[in-house]
Amino acid sequence: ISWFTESMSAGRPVPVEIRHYIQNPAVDQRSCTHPSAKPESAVSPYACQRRTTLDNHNKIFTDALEVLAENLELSGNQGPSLAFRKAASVLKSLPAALRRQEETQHLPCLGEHSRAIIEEISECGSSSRVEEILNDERYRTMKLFSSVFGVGPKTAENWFCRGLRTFEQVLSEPSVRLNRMQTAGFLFYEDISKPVSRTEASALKIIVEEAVICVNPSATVSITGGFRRGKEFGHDVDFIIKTPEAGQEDVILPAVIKRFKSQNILLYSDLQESTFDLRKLPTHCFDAMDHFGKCFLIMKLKHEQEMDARAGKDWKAVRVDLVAPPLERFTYALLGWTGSTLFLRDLRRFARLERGKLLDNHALYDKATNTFLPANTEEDIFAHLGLEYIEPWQRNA
Ligand code: DCT
Ligand code: MG
Repeated sequence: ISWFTESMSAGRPVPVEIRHYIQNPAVDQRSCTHPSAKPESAVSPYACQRRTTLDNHNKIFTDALEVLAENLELSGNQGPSLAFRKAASVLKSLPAALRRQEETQHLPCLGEHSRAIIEEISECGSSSRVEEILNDERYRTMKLFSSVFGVGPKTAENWFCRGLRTFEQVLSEPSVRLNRMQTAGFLFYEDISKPVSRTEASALKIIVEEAVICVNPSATVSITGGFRRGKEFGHDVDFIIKTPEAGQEDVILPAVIKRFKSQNILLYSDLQESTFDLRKLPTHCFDAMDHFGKCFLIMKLKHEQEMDARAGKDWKAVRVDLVAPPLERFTYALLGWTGSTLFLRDLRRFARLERGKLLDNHALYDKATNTFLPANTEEDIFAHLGLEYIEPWQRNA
């Protein structure tokens, strides 16, 4: 792990895109249509009633609000952080850039604090609070540490509180014990901290599909997560496997992992066997992971080009997640794994608060009739909830 140099330490400015926008406020001053051309009342406080594409006209504001959110998340303040995430999400759904402060007046989910940040950025081109956070040693160190696969805010904070500031310091500290996931996270950091491109995701799909079909010719693989929402880059590639025969979902992942191992393309695997139990539905714990069999992998993806001479290898390590739900749970799992996290959070909240229904990755349950609502397609789920269908590429809330 000799390539861990000071350059990757928290001592250097974090290359956050927002700096560019803050320093070049003109970048986003190209609004064409006035946002209020659409009646302001049309903006719903629920992300599942907004169409949010990747065409974000308010990046200068949403990047700033997301820094504030991230800073709170890294300090364990999930509640307050959500307020900034929601505010950013509302701005992402607007058809044009905000031009005047008054345009925010009728928008939902914008609290006093978010409005003040927007106002300051509109007037000065940057937010002093955001600048302060971006330069804050704690924020930068926590962000650096939690960028390692397997390192969450708790571990990052523990390392920071012990005076550690760089990867070198963490790795040379005798009292630091890395678990298997973190060891892999450091070992493959250079590769897996780089974004995965759509081309790389497509290449991986072919590899995953080949293995899945070899194990079970009637199974199919679909790409989900951010790539299904149209993103060009992601931090990982998420796949969902559909098995048409009952019970097959439990054996497919171990068999696929075994095949990857025999092909020498598996660098790390964490298989979580299914704990799904139909009798325990509906679940009332909506923020938790679902109970389907899944695995978190680091795979070798061969380069199209020649050897990476510097690294002495002809492959890139890529994070891959696979989930294999039972067939009758597939649609709910597909919807959940497509995200975005905020879109799904609001879809579940909308179902519960506005429709008296419980939605999670396993099922949709109607509390009034005490019945589970069947769904063959995602459209069925939106229809059960009395919502207009939102396409995956419009779920980038
Ligand atoms: N998900 C879920 N339950 C969780 C966590 C995530 O159902 N406890 C869903 C939400 C999105 C999807 O899984 C994939 O998660 P990520 O890969 O983290 O998100 P992404 O949108 O694919 O983002 P990225 O492009 O960075 O990978
Ligand atoms: Mg993903």
